[in-house]
Amino acid sequence: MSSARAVRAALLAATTTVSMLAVAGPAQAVTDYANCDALHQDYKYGVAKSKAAANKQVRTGHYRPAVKPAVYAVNDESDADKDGTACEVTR
Ligand SMILES: [Ca+2]
Repeated sequence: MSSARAVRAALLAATTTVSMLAVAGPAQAVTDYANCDALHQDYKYGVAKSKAAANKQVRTGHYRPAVKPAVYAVNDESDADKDGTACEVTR
């Protein structure tokens, strides 16, 4: 491996590490709610991991949840049916 190539490989590794930290950081700053009653205090209609997941809830007879990927990530145990929204509320 040439030294220029080694430097590029090292930079790529460092960049990858920083990117992973950037993803992990915000997830640790959000609240892991004990249950849906607790989550509903802050997010009345639940938390979706994406706009598409929120739209799916509306199409399937639920109120529109907040789209909060970081909040969803630490509360995905509250998404029992694994449809991309935690603690969805039926209309
Ligand atoms: Ca769900």
